[in-house]
Amino acid sequence: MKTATIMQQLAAKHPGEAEYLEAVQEVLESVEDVYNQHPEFEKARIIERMVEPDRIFTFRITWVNDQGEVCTNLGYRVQFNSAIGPYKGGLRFHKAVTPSMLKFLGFEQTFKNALTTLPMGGAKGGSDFDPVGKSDAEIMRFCQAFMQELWQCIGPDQDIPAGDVGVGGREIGYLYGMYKKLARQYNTGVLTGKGSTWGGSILRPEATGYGALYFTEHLLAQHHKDLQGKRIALSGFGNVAWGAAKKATELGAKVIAISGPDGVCEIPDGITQEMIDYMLVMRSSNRNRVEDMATRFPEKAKFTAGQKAWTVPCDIALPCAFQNELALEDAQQLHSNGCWCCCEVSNMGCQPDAIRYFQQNGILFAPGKAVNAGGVATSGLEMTQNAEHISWDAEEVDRRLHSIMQSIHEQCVRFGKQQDGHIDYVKGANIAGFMKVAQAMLEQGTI
Ligand code: 2IT
Repeated sequence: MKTATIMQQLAAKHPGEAEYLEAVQEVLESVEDVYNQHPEFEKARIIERMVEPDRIFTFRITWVNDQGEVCTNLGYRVQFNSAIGPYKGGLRFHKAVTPSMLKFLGFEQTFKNALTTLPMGGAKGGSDFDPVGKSDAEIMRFCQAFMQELWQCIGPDQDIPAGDVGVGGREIGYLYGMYKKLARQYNTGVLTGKGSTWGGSILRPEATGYGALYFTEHLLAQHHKDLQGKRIALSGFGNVAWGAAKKATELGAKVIAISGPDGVCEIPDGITQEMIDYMLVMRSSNRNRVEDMATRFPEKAKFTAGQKAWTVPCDIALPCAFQNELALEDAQQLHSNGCWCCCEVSNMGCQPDAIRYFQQNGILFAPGKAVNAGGVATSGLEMTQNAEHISWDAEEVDRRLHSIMQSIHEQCVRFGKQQDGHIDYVKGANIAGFMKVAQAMLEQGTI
């Protein structure tokens, strides 16, 4: 196969689906050489089959806002690939959600889930519903209306959604309540990220951020470095950024900047526990403003409007917000300010030319599908606990999360080691995930 030829065909077939094409291109470039050493993959047309989702459900969601107005949104579930297990992946509620965005996320999820060592296929879903400024009652009504359509597509052995941007514990609660009412099924394993009193795994809320820091520790150790005293700049203040800030601080690093869509808060002495807790308040306020941190802690945090976290001098950059949030100019600015490591925690957080810049300038870089896989991995652990009707304590979950992140790092090293000895983590993660899914597809025949 030739990446350029396949991309040309895909671009013609799916015009305007920029994020989806970007995600596919990155994976194909990484796996091209290895793929071409396997004529059995080519004969089975594995690539052509793998780049298209198994199916996409699209539905209308109509609900009533607090003013009594009737609102309509679009909802989707993209069931991407089931070669290694039932469909698994989050739901995103964000005004910019399109089929292209969910296809890129479902595609990425397929390889990420393969890296976790757990048997999960890839999926993603969500809606163009904008949670910003919505009341709790509106969020509940929207989640209920969304589930009126989604419930027929999902099941604990079929497709298991979870949270993503705009969907946290509160939303999963409302979604699960409505699922039970409609399906009359009481198996908690149909959704993950649940509350801890009704089937949710301990540490699932923290898991994406914790896992990202465990991965970062391994990456640094591989390069004879550690986190002690290192300055970290991160973007976002959702669930993922919160877990990352908490674990980074616990491991001895200093989070010196967090950013939001409105600007950046510099925190020269490092984020405190109280400020980390406040990130959760900011997330659930649905205001979507990082300035609130500086208003609440004026002696500790200084807000600058319109700037990203990547303008603040740091050692390590952790994009934790949204796809393509870190551009080439940001990578250049980080480098000139002394940054030497970037672990992508958001899905496809760095633009392709920013990644190339990092790699060509000796900045350690690891991609989201490896770094952030601790979230879905802990969802997998939640499914196991639900299936066994038990719950593990925090030590047990943390131990398993640790060992999964270590295994993901080892897979990156094994498949990403180049002839000159340096490790290409993008290639490593893509090849490791791809080989597992490709082999499973081959063994299951032409379907
Ligand atoms: O991007 C992701 O891996 C997630 N949003 C978590 C998915 C999950 O099923 O826990």
